[in-house]
Parts: sequence; C-alpha cells; structure tokens
Amino acid sequence: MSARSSLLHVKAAASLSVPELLTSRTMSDNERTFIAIKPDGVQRGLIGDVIKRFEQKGFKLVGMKLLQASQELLNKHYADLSSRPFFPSLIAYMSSGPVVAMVWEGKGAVKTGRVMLGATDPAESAPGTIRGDFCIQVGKNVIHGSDSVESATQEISLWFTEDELVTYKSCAFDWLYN
Ligand code: IDP
Ligand code: MG
Repeated sequence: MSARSSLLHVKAAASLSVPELLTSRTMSDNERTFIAIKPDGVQRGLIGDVIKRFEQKGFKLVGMKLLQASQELLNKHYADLSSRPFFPSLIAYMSSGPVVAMVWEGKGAVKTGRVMLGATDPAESAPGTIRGDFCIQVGKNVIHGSDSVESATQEISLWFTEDELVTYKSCAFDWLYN
C-alpha cells in the first residue's frame, strides 16, 4: 500500500464510528448479495442445505425472512424478464409458496454466490453447485442469486428495509480475511 493510500485509509477510518470500525464496513469484504430460496426449495426441505453452503463458505448472514412474495414484488424483481415468453409461468412459480429471502455478505459475495448457484438451467449446472446438486429443470431451479453488484443493491432494497439488515462482526472474520 502506498503512503498516500495508507493515509487515505487512516483518514477514512478516523471518520468511522466504533461499530463501523469493528465490522470493517469500509472494506471490500462487505459486498452484499441477495439470495432467495424459491418455493420448490422451501417445499423440498432444502433451506438448511442452502444456508449451510453459504455459512461454510464463510459468508455472513445479515438478513433473512420467510415470506409469501406478492405479484407486485415479483413483477418488480423480474422486471427485466417481463417480455420473455416464460414470464407468466415464472411469476406463478415464484408465488406458488413461501420463499426464503436472504442477504449474505463477504468479499466477492455476488460473483462467488453465482458460482455456488450454478448455471440457470440445472441440466447445465456443474455437480457441486446448488442447482447442479438439487434440481433438474430450469422452471424449478430452487434458488435465486443476484447477477451483479448493481442488481444486488437494487434487489436488497426491494426485498428488505434497512432496519431488517444487521451489521455485526462475525467471530470468524479474522480467520477468513488477511
Ligand atoms: P438466473 O436465475 O440464473 O439469474 P435468469 O435468466 O435471470 O436466470 O432467469 C430468472 C429465472 O427465470 C430463472 O432462475 C428461472 O427460474 C426462470 N427461467 C429462465 N429461463 C427460463 C426458461 O427458459 N424457461 C422457464 N423458466 C426460465
Ligand atoms: Mg437473473
């Protein structure tokens, strides 16, 4: 780290509150992604398996709720797919039962989360990924994950209010990051 960037870090740290310093909220390890276990994943008893994978990877859970998603929420969530022929069946699928909405935090959480999910079509998803291990068809592919940092920000604000997200330091933090 150069003297200048080191000085900038000191200046940035000086402007933080103690909780912010404790949780390193200025560092890149605070990237957040929106993950949702879809109705088939909930009904098939896969909530624990999905959470376990994100936990054991080292990501930190900062928000979670079980909810029946409204059509309005789902129309907004999948707005970019509204012209696709499968859109009506996608909305019907996503509103066919409760979903588990989660926010996971950690360095590279968006990109790594997508790798952990596997390809959209389970027929193409590698073994070892969630879709590769737990499902068969694209119309019942168990899980959603944000595809970019920008869409993660937008999806998190769509599904969660700020006070539903928790800022804390994981006891594993110092064993996960240099
Ligand atoms: P992603 O979930 O991997 O980001 P997207 O292309 O954003 O994939 O599609 C959103 C969701 O729409 C998929 O996860 C899947 O549930 C559904 N979907 C995508 N393509 C098809 C299709 O060809 N037929 C039926 N459903 C589809
Ligand atoms: Mg997508």
